[in-house]
Amino acid sequence: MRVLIADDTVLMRAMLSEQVASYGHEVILARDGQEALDRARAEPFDIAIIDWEMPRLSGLEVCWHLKADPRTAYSYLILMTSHDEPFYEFKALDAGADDFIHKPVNSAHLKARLKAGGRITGMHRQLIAQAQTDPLTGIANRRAFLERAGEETRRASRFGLPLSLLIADIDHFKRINDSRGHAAGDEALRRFVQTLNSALRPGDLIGRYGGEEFVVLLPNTTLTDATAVAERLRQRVAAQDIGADGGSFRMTASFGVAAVEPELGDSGGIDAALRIADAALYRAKAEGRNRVVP
Ligand code: GH3
Ligand code: MG
Ligand code: MG
Ligand code: MG
Ligand code: MG
Repeated sequence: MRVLIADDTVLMRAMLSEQVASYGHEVILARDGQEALDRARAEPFDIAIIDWEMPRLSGLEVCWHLKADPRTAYSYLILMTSHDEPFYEFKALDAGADDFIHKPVNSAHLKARLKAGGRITGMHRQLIAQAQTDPLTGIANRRAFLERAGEETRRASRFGLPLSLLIADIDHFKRINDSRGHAAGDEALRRFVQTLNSALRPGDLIGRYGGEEFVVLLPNTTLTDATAVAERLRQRVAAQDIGADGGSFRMTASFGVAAVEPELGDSGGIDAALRIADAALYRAKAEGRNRVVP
């Protein structure tokens, strides 16, 4: 785990970081509350051990800020103080701390708290991954795709780079299910994603938009280049043999392509591009399927 340690005394920092490192964790150090916030926002961490009394910003305020910020809201915070009246413990947990330890810090106590905190952050990471992933194909689900697409739109806008997307829909997929069974349909979906993945660049983002409908976001790509990418994907899909229990088969897909206009806003630009790509996909289907329409 990555453990952020914030304390204003050199001795405490040294002692805590030695202990935490000896349990096999990576340590990030901060000398006061403000530095703790800065470091917490700059690099990801799992658990923070935060001294209460610190200059510039108290540990209590640090907890409050970290829990209010969506980037750090789910990290596990342990507040530390030499006060031992229950009132302090209440105030700490009320401000957003997840746990509370007394100074001087007992090493067995600290080890136990880190272990408990690690369990919770691990579980939380797993839940986030599950909430973002399509279980059948392992790629981003619709929600995760849209979230990351919003980030890419901001980036494209900031650096003045082109951004495009495409929607791919497997042709007559219902027939595959109907004639070969649902398991063969599932296998076709997995193979479809593998084919897309192997033909795309590492920065391209692929998401499952609906049943047999996929979206691909292409950073730093113009509409012309995105259309060429879609054509390459179309050919690869059509050339792919799907091995299934009832014998191997082939499938085709239709593609709609659109440029994202970042001026329309993070989600506005994506929404508009999805509408255009969807209309293009509809034309590709109407014109006979197994084709790309920009
Ligand atoms: P078109 O060429 O017009 O796209 O025809 P289509 O048959 O592909 O389109 P339609 O939307 O009529 O059917 C999509 C089918 O995809 C229906 C649905 O049962 C199936 N499907 C959706 N999700 C899954 C899945 O996870 N696994 C399997 N096996 N089938 C799925
Ligand atoms: Mg202090
Ligand atoms: Mg289809
Ligand atoms: Mg359809
Ligand atoms: Mg469809």
